[in-house]
Amino acid sequence: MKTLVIERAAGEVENTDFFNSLPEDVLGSNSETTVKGSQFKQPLIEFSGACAGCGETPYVKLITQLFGDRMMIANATGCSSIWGGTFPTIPYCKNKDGHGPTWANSLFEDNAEYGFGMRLAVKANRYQLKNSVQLLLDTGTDAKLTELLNIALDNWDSTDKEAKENSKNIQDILPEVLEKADNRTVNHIRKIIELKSYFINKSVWAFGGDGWAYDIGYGGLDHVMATGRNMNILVLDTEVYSNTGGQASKATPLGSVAKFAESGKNTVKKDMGMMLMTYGYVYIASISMGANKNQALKAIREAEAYNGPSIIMAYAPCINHGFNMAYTQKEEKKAVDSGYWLLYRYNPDLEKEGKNPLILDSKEPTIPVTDFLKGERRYTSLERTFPEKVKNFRSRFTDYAKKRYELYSSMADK
Ligand SMILES: Cc1ncc(C[n+]2csc(CCOP(=O)(O)OP(=O)(O)O)c2C)c(N)n1
Repeated sequence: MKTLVIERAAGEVENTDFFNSLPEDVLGSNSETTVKGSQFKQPLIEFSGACAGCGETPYVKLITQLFGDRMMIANATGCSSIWGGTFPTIPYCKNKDGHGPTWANSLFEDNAEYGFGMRLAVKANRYQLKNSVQLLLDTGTDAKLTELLNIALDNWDSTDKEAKENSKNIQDILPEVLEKADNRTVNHIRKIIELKSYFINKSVWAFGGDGWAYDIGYGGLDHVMATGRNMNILVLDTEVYSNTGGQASKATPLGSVAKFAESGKNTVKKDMGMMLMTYGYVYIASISMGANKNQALKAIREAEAYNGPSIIMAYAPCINHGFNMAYTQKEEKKAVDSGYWLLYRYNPDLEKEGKNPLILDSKEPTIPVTDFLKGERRYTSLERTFPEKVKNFRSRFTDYAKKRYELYSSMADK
C-alpha cells in the first residue's frame, strides 16, 4: 500500500483502465449451463464484508453470475443483509451495460412477502408495458420500432441473449421516435419509455438465513410458496441465527450446541423440504456446493426456470460451527458424504411428464455421520462436560440420518 500520488505516478490509473476494458463473460465455446462455463461470467457481487470462508457468499455469487443482470432481491435481515449491504457500501454491482441486481433489505419477519410484492409489481408493470406496446402498434409508429416491438411481443417470456439485444435496440431507438411522435402516439411512447426496463422479465428472489426461513419469517414464506406464483427463495442455512451470535433455530440439528441450546439441541432439524413437498407444486432443492457443484448449479437453474414457487436450502458453514474455515467447501462435501446433509431436487414439472418429481442426488453415505459430528466444535464441546449426553446424541443422530436417507430414497425410487 502506497500513497495515491505514488500509485498514480507508477501508472495504476492506466492499469485500472486496462483492467476495466477487458471483456466480461468470456465463455468461448463453454455454456453457462456447465459449472465451468458459469464461472466465465461476471459475478455481480464483489468485495463483500462476510467472514473469511463464509458458506453463504459463494451461492449468491453463482446466482448473480446466472441471473444478476435482471435480478431483484428481497433480503431478510441476517448475515446476508449485513455483508450484502452495510451502509454506505454494497457489494452488488453492475455490468458494463449498467445492469445488476436490485437489492433491498426488509424485516426479518416479512421478507418472503416483501419479495412477493416485487414479483407482483413486476407482473403489473409488464402487463402495462405490453398493453402500451399493443396500443402503439395498433395506432401505427416508426417502421423500425414496429419491427422490434413485434419481435419483443413474439418472445415476451424469453430472457435469452437475443431477447436482451432486442430490448436494448428498442431502448436505443425510443428517444428519437418520441421526438417525432404525434398526438396519437406520444402517450403510448412515454409509457413505454417509463417501463422500458421491463421488456425482459425479472428474476425475483428472496434471500435469508434459517432463522428467517424456518422460524420468524416462516408463516410468510409458507404463504408465499402456497400462492403458486413465480418466486424464488434461497435459504442460506447456517443452522443457527449467525448474525446475532449463534442462537438455535428450528434448522439447528440434534445434539448441536447453540445459544438457547447450551447442553445440545434435544430435537432434530425441521425438515422444511418435506413439509413443502406436501403442496406438490413447489420446486424444492437441497444443495451443498462443495459436495456437488453440478447439482447446485442445476438446482439453481431449475428453480429459476420453474414457473411457480421455488425454494433452495443451501448448506452454509459458518464460524459458529467451530472448524477451520479455510476448508468450508471440503466440510460441505463431508456433510454429504456422511449423510449429515442430503442433496435432492423435487421438481413438479417432472410429475407432469409422468415421472417421479423427487430426485435424490445424494449417494449412500460413505463415511459414518459421527465422523462429521466429531469434526466440529458445536458437536464436540460437550464431550468433556457431558460425555454420556454426547454418546446418546451421536447414537440418536446415526439412527435419524439412516432413517432420513431411507425415507428419501424410498420416495425417490418409486
Ligand atoms: C423480528 C426480529 N427479531 C430479531 C431480530 C434480530 N436479528 C437480526 S439478524 C438475526 C439473526 C438472523 O439469523 P438467520 O436468519 O439464520 O440468518 P444468518 O445471520 O444466519 O445468515 C436476528 C435475530 C430482528 N432483526 N428482527
